[in-house]
Amino acid sequence: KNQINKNLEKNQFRAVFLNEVELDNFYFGFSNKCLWPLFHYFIEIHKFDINQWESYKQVNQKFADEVLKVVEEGDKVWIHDYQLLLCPQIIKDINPDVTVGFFLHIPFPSFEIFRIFAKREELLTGMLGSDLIGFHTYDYERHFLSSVKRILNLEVNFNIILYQGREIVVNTFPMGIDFKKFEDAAKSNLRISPGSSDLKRQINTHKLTNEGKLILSIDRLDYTKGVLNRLLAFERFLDTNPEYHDKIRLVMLAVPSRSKVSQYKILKRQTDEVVGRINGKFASVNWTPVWYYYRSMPFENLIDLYVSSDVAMITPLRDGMNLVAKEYLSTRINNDGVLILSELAGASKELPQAILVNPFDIEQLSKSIKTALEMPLKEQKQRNLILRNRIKRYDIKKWSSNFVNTLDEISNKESSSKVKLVTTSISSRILESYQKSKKRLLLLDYDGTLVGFNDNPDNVIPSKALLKLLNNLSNHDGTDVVIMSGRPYSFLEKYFSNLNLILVAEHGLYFKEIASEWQEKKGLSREWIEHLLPVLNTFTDNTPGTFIEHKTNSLSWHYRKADPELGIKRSVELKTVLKSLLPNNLTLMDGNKVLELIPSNINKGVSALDLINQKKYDFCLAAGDDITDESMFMSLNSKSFKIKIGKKKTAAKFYMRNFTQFLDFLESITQIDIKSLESIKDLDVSKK
Ligand code: ADQ
Repeated sequence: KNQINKNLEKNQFRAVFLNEVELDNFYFGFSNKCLWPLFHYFIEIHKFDINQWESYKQVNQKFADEVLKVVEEGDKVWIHDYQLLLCPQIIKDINPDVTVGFFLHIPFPSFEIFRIFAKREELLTGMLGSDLIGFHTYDYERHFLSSVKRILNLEVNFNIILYQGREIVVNTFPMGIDFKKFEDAAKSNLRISPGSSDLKRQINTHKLTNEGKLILSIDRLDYTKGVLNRLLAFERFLDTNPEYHDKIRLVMLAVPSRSKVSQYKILKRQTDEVVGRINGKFASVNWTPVWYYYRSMPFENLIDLYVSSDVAMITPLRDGMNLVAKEYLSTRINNDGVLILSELAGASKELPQAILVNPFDIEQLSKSIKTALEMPLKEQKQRNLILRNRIKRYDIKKWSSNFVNTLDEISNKESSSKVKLVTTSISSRILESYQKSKKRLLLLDYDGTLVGFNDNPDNVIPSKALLKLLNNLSNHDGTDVVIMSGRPYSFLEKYFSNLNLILVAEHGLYFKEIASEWQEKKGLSREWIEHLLPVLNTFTDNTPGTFIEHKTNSLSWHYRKADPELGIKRSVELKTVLKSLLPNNLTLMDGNKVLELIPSNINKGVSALDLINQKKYDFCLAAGDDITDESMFMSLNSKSFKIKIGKKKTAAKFYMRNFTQFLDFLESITQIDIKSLESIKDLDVSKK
């Protein structure tokens, strides 16, 4: 407490003070009665309470507010753990120019567990305010990505999530310990000296008198740590191995934790009972099989226990990482000692040379005690040499610098990226150029650029506000507005034919001037549809949630609504099949959750050039979000303003975060007084 106060005075910490009610609802309540059990697969214990959820949101806001008071553009923020899952988004929303990192210290559960959480979308989007999200293991990473794909239906490329025009990197950073601190402490602890602790003397006496071995168990008293199963395994071991009576001892340190939560009170009672039963059943005058401490211990005593124990039994039912396992190994300076480790602790991924056990199999646990006690010294050393090397190399410094360096790289990549975010000054520049020019062309993609996505494309119809916006734009003297869409012409005809717009449908196959009839690009055969439609039908039948959009001279296979992983897998298969069948005059386009087959001489680039060549435009702006818009960007000269919606790989020079930011920008164009420059000064679209 004194150290904290000193740091507060030195302004190295800023405290977020919580009152009693917040502590009850946010910490003991929501964090530890809902999130903690759920994320550790204890679904029957987890309780969702709407008031506690409100408190969780409000306390996350409190932490974020404190951060926002001090951060400046270009700063990096690192947020830790399950109590603050919503903080990243709150910070990002207010200050998009800080780079946010988040690290989760506990497991991220599989999608089938996470999906039952009542506010799953909000929790995930809260985390997605980050630029980098770290987990202890690859399993947690893939569980998280699976939830992001299935619940939010976001595009994920390997470990990168595309969200609101940002790229979020997800990676594995297995947390290390301060290896040197533990190793040094162990070196100075080996001999009994006048300064040695009472605990050490006691342990030493046991070892000398009984020639006995010590088995160590250390954890916070938490139902995830598998304390009861461990005790049952020890009891079974004593039952089946009487020759070890009087010779071995289980030293069990249970550190009090969250004792206000009822589940922890129950566990305390159960642990007391089982320890009492085992000691009652086996104890002799000189021997108590379980030494049970329910308290916290100073560092020196912890070291006493680590260095004196022949075996460490770390068998949680679930554990994000488990640092105790690593600490035990770091104190084994002679490379002796045996670690029995649960395969359900994150640490097991890094420490495969330990004896790995399933903590639910009491029989196996009990046998592992025998294996550990009887393991030849040579084997112990062989195993520990590899284990200690790993934790020595990847220590806490390496872990933190690895995370921070990755965050730095992301931040630098953002600022050096060739594709620039349309900031206030860039948008002012575009608006100014618009205002000064006489003949202007706006080439606008529809889906993802003027409207958002929906599982069913038929549901994505233009709102009244959008129609009004387009109408206002097209009423500007000298401005031609073109809708450049992959949609069938019947769709564009239905919704846009009343406005003064030029319409391009099916990527350019159909074209309509203002107040004229639709024209079709000449000389195209439709025979290919007959040949390829059956292939698409087979894939649709075999992949639930997919469907075919049949246009006049093109076919689209949509997989947005399919299981995301199956959808991608089938799209790869379909691409392979189609490529082997594709005639020369047909192109296969890989769009946003859609594969499209279109005649090769048809694309938005060709259409854009046709349009540009018709009149002498002195201003051209093209906007689109999809791969099919890239041909348009590539065909236009460098004087054109090319804007990608969403931050993706592109030939465009600029990007906007999402379509709403783009609509705000279009709105600001409509507000331009063509004769005056005044009106554009205060328009800021980059932060919306
Ligand atoms: P915890 O669940 O607390 O941490 P753990 O990783 O084992 O679990 O860390 C416990 C820490 O407490 C160790 O550093 C240990 O030395 C210390 N400790 C244990 N007994 C003590 C005692 N009696 N007195 C003082 N200190 C004691 C959460 C996750 C884990 C994850 C860590 C780090 O639940 O899965 O490994 O965060 O990310």
